[in-house]
Amino acid sequence: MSEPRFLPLSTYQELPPAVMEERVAAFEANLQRRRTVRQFSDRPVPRSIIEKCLLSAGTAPSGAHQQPWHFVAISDPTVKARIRVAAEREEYDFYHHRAPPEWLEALRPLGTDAHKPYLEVAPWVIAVFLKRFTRLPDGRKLKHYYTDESVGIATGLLIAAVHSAGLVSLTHTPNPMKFLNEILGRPADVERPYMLLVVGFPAQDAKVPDIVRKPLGDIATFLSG
Ligand code: IYR
Repeated sequence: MSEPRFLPLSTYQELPPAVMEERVAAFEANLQRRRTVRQFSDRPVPRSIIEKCLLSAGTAPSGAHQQPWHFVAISDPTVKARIRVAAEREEYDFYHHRAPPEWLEALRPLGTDAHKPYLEVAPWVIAVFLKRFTRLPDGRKLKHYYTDESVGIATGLLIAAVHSAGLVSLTHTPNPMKFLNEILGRPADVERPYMLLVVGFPAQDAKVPDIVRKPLGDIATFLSG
């Protein structure tokens, strides 16, 4: 058992009230510009940008600070092609056999189908893995806590970082995703594929669904004193 160690909170920066208003408004306005995109350009994105995005994701809070995530950033065309083949196989089955009619109905506004060309076209595909355990040097497994919450937060920060870099992304969750353990050589007993994030520049003629975000009154309740 290690004893807790504490340091002064040296990174905190208090802002003047006017600056707070300005910053948070600018932050929100910028996030409002984010759109999930399904048509990507093949224009390359430097690895250095992806590295910063992943470091941003890694700042997420996590259960017991166990940081239960692992990101595999793929630009290798051969690996992307293998992922596309495996994902499209699952998606075909989903769209043609497994999806209940209500699910297909819910997806209709997005115009999605089993074809996933962006998995090859986009310069980067990031596979997010959730680490259920850490394997200790003696072979024992150290359990992780609140893994879904932690990896969800990290993925959210990753999406925000990608957006801040002037890039677009697509969250993609072919189901099941076990094939990612095999293709990417990640241990299936310890790591569960959580999500694919497709990252790049949008295609010149990219189009997005005509959908709107809920207003504040629908997503939040204030109980003010
Ligand atoms: N995984 C499928 C289906 C799909 C499901 C949901 I919920 C979405 O918001 C979008 C797609 C696909 O990627 O097409």
